Amino acid sequence: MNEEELFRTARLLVADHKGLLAMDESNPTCNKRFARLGIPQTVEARRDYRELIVTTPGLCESISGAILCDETIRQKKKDGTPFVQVLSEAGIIPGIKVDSGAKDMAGHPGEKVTEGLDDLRDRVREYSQMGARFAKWRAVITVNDRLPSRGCIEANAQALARYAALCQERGMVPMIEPEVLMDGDYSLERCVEVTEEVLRTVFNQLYRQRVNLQGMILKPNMVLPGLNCPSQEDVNEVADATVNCLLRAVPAAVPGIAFLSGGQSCELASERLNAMNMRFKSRMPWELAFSFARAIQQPALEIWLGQEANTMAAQQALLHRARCNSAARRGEYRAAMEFEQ
Ligand code: 5MM
Repeated sequence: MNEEELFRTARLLVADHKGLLAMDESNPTCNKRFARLGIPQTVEARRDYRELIVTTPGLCESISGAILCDETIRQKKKDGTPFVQVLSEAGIIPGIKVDSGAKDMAGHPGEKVTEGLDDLRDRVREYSQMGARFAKWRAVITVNDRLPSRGCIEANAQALARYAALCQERGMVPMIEPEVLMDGDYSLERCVEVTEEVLRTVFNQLYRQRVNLQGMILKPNMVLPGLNCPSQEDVNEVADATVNCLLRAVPAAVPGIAFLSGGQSCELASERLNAMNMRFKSRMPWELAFSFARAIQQPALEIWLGQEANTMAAQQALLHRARCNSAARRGEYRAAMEFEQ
């Protein structure tokens, strides 16, 4: 492993007030989102949509890296140019999702453990030869009165650490995503408690598996009350709870934290990221960025609707969200930006 190169890639992913675009929805997830909008759920429609994304002019001004899935990394533009090449030539670092999904965890009703370690060394080698420079793995943690269990947190944290070590062995930056799900009626305080425990466990395992923290990116949830919790704290309260939780649990050696959006509205995700950067900029040892899927893509998808004639308008909407989130990284996002498209 060339350590310097690994560290450089990790730093580049969170440099210049940019963030990441997660476009790594598995086929079932992508199909579900297409079905809701009446878009055909075919390989060709998924390819067309991903071509729209990777060819959006000016995207590299706000987006440092794009996460692809196995189907997409093998796809090409209509003119035959591989998507990986399109991204690289546009100055966007190509990445790949390498987990094979969260599966029901034996002995742990209601909980999931993420799989995909078995042939990972070979897959990482192949993806790296195809041009991917970072790799993502997502673990999901369910919260209610009795969950998560220690067993679930530990199994997922160990898998995350083993995947991260395999990535670094090949010079790929691991983007480590332990997601505390937003579903439920739990309070903000409960989310603080669970997120902190999960992150501490993950970093403990990363240490044990000899993962170099300078060559990784963390992709956590923001700390939020469950979607059905009657009390929904305001943007500043969420920002304070999130950053304080991260300050307690994430070592300063980590170059960057890039949040998932998790089902928040586009505007709230931008507002909350903005508040964190505004309120804590000088006190955070890491860059605080974004790695959103829905909170960047959703408006574009709703405009595109599978129609070629809507491509340019959809690209405009995608660019707009990318720019809003880049502004949020600088602490310069304002609600008025939403009317400036
Ligand atoms: C949590 O999902 C990740 C971030 O997306 P949001 O910003 O929409 O929350 C996302 O990268 C996710 O891991 C991928 O879309 C893959 O998900 P699936 O479930 O399709 O494998």
